[in-house]
Amino acid sequence: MSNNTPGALLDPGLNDLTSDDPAQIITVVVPTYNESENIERLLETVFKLAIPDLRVIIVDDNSPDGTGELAEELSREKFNGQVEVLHRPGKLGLGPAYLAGFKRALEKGAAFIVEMDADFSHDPATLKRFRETIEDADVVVGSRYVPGGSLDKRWTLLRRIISKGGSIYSRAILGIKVHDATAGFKMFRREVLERLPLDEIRSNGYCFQVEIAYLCQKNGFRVKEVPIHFNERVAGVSKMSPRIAIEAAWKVWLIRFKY
Ligand SMILES: Nc1nc2c(ncn2[C@@H]2O[C@H](COP(=O)(O)OP(=O)(O)OP(=O)(O)O)[C@@H](O)[C@H]2O)c(=O)[nH]1
Ligand SMILES: [Mg+2]
Repeated sequence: MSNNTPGALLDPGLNDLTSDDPAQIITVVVPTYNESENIERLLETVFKLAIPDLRVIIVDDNSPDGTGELAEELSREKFNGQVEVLHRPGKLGLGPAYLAGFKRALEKGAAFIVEMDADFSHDPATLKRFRETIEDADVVVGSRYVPGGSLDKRWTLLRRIISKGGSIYSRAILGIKVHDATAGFKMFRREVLERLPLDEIRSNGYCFQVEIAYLCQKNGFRVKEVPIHFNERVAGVSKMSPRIAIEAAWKVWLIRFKY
């Protein structure tokens, strides 16, 4: 719980982020590229959950629509230090954006680190379930492909095939046990990210999620899946393309031979 006692601060610059117990801090890392239509409502939704010791790190790749500046402004004026924004010079990809966010979250003392999209595909309300589930796990995966999990009705057949097929393909090649191998909504204990060789991860996009899933399993971490409904993005433009899917398909083999 926040207590606003200056002595309890982990970082003097983050005034509202005091914690009775630093071992409880949850940091949600949200990569953004052109998410100006979503970011304010996303932050509002996340903080309305009133989860104690929750913080957000936004990793923006110099979005042409001004998401980075908007996030800065929101951080300063509305969320009073609960939100930190990392700015990168250009669109350098989802994987490296997450890695930058993970490292920052660890530096800031996070006990639990979350990957979450900015476009409401991942329902922020699930964070509570993640937090409960991680009590008996090291990694929690928001999974579309376990009983109770589902996809937005508006997804085209092609997109369903690419998504489910990508998961089956990656699981077959890498022996990944988790049912949703490309899941991008996850919570990790800090010890997991401290142990994984973050500096060696080169994957991007879907492959990044596959590589992380593979490494978590290979390092013997306890992984639990929580069923989620995956919503279509509520606003903004998709960055998904067939090129990304094709790239992911052959890069899975690189992961297999790398480790
Ligand atoms: N920092 C950063 N964020 C990115 C990049 N590419 C995508 N993102 C963000 O990563 C999250 C997932 O990307 P999406 O574009 O939603 O990908 P998707 O969910 O596969 O596809 P759609 O929902 O259909 O757009 C979103 O929050 C994006 O804004 C990137 O190169 N850099
Ligand atoms: Mg999306």
